[in-house]
Amino acid sequence: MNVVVIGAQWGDEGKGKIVDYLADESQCIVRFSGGANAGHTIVSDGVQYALHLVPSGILHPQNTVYLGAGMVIDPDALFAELAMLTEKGISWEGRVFISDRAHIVLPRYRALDKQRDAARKRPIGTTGRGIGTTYAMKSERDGIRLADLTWKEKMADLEAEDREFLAPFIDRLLVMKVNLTSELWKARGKKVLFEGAQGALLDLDLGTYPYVSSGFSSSAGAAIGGCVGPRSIDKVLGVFKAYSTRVGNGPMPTEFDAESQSELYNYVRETGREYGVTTGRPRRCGYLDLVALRYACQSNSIDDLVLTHLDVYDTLSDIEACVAYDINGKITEDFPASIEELNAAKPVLKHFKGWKTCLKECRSYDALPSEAKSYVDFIEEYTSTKVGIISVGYDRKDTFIRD
Ligand code: 2SA
Ligand code: GDP
Ligand code: MG
Repeated sequence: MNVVVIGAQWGDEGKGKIVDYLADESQCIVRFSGGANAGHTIVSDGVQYALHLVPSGILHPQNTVYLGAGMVIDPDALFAELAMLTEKGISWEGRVFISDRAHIVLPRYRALDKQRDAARKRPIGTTGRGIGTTYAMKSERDGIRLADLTWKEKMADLEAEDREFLAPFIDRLLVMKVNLTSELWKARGKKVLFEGAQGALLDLDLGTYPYVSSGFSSSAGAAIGGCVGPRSIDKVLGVFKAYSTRVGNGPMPTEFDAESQSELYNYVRETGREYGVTTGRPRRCGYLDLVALRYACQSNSIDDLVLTHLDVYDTLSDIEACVAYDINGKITEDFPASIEELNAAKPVLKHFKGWKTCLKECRSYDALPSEAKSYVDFIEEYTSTKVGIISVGYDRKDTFIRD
């Protein structure tokens, strides 16, 4: 069974936690998109791990993990992350491999990313990790892949500063280099998890372009970035929060009103610890956007949804979720491509009664209070998609599979 785990919103839904949870029963994890822009948090036995490049699942010793062809890899960030794992007592040697087709982020690209975003009339609010520039170089066919590190002519063509930067990393990167297609072919019959980064609405094609990242964070990206065909994917899981968050700029129709709802805004941000794992930026917060979530389900063939952060709503008496957009007086349930329409969209909200109960100890759907069940049931009905897993806290153990 090959399972893809993607974010079904604007990232930070808890993909790291869910991949780690599922990795207990898998043998291989393939991260298929993004780079050190991502921040995937895992909390296990009270210890917190923030991963950016290394696939979540590394904490389970039976897993071999792969950084896929769809990734852009900053060697500085990668080796700092591996050193962090060593420091925390996680042995990774011989278990971390990189696709020979993955692209490399150079320091020059990081600088260009920051400069270009600052110069934009409407900045995207990138993480400044060189992601867009590296993917642009890849599309221009001027990028450097892992496989190119042994291509003498190509390396000789590089600017001196790039060669100097790469020199201390080359041998260490080549030790990890693999042909991912043949590795996964050999692994047929094993349980493989394909781990996405960012989220469906930050996908270059399907997201809120141009306010997106530059990788393929949708489920289709798992095939391309994981070096397999789409028929090698058996199941797609879409992780989403009980509310919405977004980091950086771009439309977010259900964002809480920062002035009139600042109490709710602050409550969700602080209770959900909504700060960027990579940059520390405060995340924008808002109501659950079911219009956007259903679009993510449909455009990613999501089989099952994974609901996280349900506990963040524990103390609220009233909960609302967006069931349609009012765009200049026109009501729609379709997620628009137009940024002007998304900016004009006012959420049509449906009210739910809060459960006013601590969910942290809940370990089954039956154990949920009836008000929480109503919230989950409505999400399933609206999206026509089952909520298969529910997370009620940040720790690995605060998770259950819905029967
Ligand atoms: P980039 O740097 O080119 O990928 O930025 C383009 C947009 O993509 C957004 N983006 C993210 N959104 C949510 N989480 C991300 N990872 C970090 C986290 C974010 C952080 O886990 O918290 O620490 O700030 C992530 N990475 C990219 C980005 O905000 C831009 O809107
Ligand atoms: P990712 O990028 O999708 O892996 O998510 P991040 O790690 O960037 O952000 C998710 C944050 O929420 C992390 O701090 C997690 O520890 C935390 N988290 C994950 N699931 C839950 C949950 O169900 N409840 C709460 N309260 N926190 C959660
Ligand atoms: Mg994140």
